[in-house]
Amino acid sequence: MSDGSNALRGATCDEFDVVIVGSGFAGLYMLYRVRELGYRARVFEAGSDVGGTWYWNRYPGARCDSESIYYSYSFSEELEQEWPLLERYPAQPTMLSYLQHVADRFDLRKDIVFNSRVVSATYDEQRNSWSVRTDTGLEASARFLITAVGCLSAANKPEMPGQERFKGECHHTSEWPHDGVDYTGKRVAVIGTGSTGIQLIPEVAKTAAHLTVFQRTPQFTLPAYNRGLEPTYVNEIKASYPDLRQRCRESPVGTPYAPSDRSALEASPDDLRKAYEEAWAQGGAKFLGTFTDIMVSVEANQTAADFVRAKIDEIVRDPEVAEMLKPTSYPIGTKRIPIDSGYYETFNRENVKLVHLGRTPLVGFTEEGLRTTEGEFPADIVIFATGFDALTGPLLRMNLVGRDGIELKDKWAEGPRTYLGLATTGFPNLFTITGPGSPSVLSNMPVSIEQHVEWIQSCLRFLQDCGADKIEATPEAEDAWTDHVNQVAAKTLYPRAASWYMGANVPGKPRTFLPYIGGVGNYRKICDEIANSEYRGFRIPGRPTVTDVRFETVSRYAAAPKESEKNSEAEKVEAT
Ligand code: NA7
Repeated sequence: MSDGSNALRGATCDEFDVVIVGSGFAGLYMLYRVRELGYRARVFEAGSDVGGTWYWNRYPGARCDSESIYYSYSFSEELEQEWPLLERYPAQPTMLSYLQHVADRFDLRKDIVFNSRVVSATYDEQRNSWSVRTDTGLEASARFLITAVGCLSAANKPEMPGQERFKGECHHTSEWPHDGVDYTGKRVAVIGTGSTGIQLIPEVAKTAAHLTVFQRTPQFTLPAYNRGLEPTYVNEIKASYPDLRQRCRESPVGTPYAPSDRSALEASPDDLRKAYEEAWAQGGAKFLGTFTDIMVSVEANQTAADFVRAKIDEIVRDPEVAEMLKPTSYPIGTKRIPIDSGYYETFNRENVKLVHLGRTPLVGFTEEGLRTTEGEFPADIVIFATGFDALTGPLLRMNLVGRDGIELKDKWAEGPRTYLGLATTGFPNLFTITGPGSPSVLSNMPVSIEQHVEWIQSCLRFLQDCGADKIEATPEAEDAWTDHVNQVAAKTLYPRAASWYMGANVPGKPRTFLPYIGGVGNYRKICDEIANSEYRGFRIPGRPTVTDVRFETVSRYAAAPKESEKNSEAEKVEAT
């Protein structure tokens, strides 16, 4: 681990070709790729080490909800062959070690300045360069600014009346102390039951004297069935990597599994139950792909939701608690589906109490704990598992100022507007890796990150080759893409939930569907076509500009494979 005393910290206003913000999955790979262009690059990182999400989220139970066989870089054959695959779902320490290993293996650290959060970045039109400032007073300027800040990195910390009076400890899961938190024998309160709360709660319940869970909206969750991976299985996977990676790149969500082409509405009750039981027994979020129409038809969705609600009844012994845990106000999957290890079972423990804030809202803190309209709940430790200001939060908190002094927060006051989720008009030479309007959080992130990084590298190479030093999305292309993102989302059930996909978890945030749901493979084709057309929809001085940009409203759900195509390697992988 770096101690942050990087030699580069002495620099004042240095000039670079590229400044990259963040050194998680995206920032590390972007640095690797811009070096290939011969560019001088500087990375600023708020943490004291690389890792991004996997550096910050150290809470008990933190684990990736994508499988380790495909949640990794594919760009280096040696890396993917040599890195050991130990568990079905990699734990946070494993992911952090992986990214530390990547940083060392490719000698990336020497261009990264740690403990330096970018607090402003301003574009100077005359100089055609970005000036970047950090909270430690460092300054740098660069022709290109690339954000690799993650989608879920700006913590959502709700203001709770009276918090300053509370005598115990408070922690947000994404800023977990590096020395850990000792809750053995203590009274713990957890606020929030999203993916994070659902991973954390069973772990804390094992050693805390008492755990009170404050649930605002009940969550559907699916069993993870995490397990160790057999060496023979790992060898088979590693031997099939070229094919497995390619299937990820072409797939709807960046995983190697073929989507179903069966409709839930055409299945008999017996077939439905059998199919859901099989998917439940396999574990993981693939359950939502059991039928092709679960995310587009209310009736089809209901069959999956009913199945999970019946499981809650089977698992949770107290019928009143089971009732409180059952989601009824949104279609299953429209709030990000967590996968768990014994979440519903945790409510059978004597030391765990569920408080449903939907019935008895939180009033605030007392000196001794938390108070709802129902009463007081003493706690020694309060854990906020209250999520993130997703996708736009990390970008807006950086105070980006574009051409003519336009501030990103003003430009996006009604919601984000981007071209491909990669660029935004008025902010020349800014690239946003996995930005709003790209598949990002609706995909296996490393696949989407690699696609964006490689697209940006090709774009920079194109500019180099034609002697250009500036690129900016046209307003027409941005309008067309933003409309397209909304039209594709409107064809699904996703906009029906008050979710962070919709910006609904942060008070005052505009309600708009933030990621692109057209599918990873379809999106890649669109991006490639734009690159192959010499960057249609972008303005590059000295080159013709094509402003007439249109997108067909594709749906990843319509792209189901034929039955014959489904007996692929992917099926064998999952069955192993
Ligand atoms: P989420 O999924 O946004 O979950 C946050 C939880 O906190 C959720 O249950 C919220 O209830 C709850 N919450 C948020 N604000 C409040 C307030 N003010 N009072 C009470 N409860 C509140 O974040 P996670 O960290 O769990 O997961 C985010 C992603 O990170 C996850 O999908 C993975 O990809 C990694 P709500 O449902 O909004 O009513």
